[in-house]
Amino acid sequence: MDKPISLVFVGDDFVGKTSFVYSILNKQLQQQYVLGVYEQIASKCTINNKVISYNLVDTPVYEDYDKIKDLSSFKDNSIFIMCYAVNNSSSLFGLVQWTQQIRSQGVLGPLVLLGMKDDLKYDASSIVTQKQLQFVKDKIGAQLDLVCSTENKYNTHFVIDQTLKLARKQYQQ
Ligand SMILES: Nc1nc2c(ncn2[C@@H]2O[C@H](COP(=O)(O)OP(=O)(O)OP(=O)(O)O)[C@@H](O)[C@H]2O)c(=O)[nH]1
Ligand SMILES: [Mg+2]
Repeated sequence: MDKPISLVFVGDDFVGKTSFVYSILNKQLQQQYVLGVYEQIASKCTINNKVISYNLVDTPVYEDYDKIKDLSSFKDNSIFIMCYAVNNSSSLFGLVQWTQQIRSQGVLGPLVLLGMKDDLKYDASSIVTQKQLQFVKDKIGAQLDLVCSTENKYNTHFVIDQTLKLARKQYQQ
């Protein structure tokens, strides 16, 4: 059997990572939910009649990026989902630093840029522009850029599908 693919969610505080993971798993986010360094949750889906096993890896945010340890365990069979909120351009630019953090640990896997909270794209003061998005996408070398909204379930399963397709291509499963 193929080794599970890890989908590792990183990005600034409050962009919606945990809500997304829970929505994929059909669970309600608990207010008291507390994470360790990271939490891995196993799941499965079928693409082109093939069952794919994957781990959703949620990461908490610390004030200091250096406190995130052990990303090196995601060197193989992993894809990083670089999360920002579409109504917060600073969370998009924060991904440049996240990428440095990941790469400095020798993790070379592909990156997917994911704009979250798409339902808020019309009423935000700090909305991400196409130009900013393209700049960060090029800067971090993301292979895909997608948007979703956990709030209204827009594109959430599509994000998983597209990411797993990219992973299968990359790791030739
Ligand atoms: N409007 C809207 N709000 C969302 C969406 N996804 C998450 N939120 C809200 O955004 C807040 C932060 O969500 P979390 O999932 O805790 O964010 P996080 O990235 O896991 O945050 P940290 O664990 O602190 O890094 C919560 O109040 C969520 O209810 C969305 O798609 N739309
Ligand atoms: Mg969280």
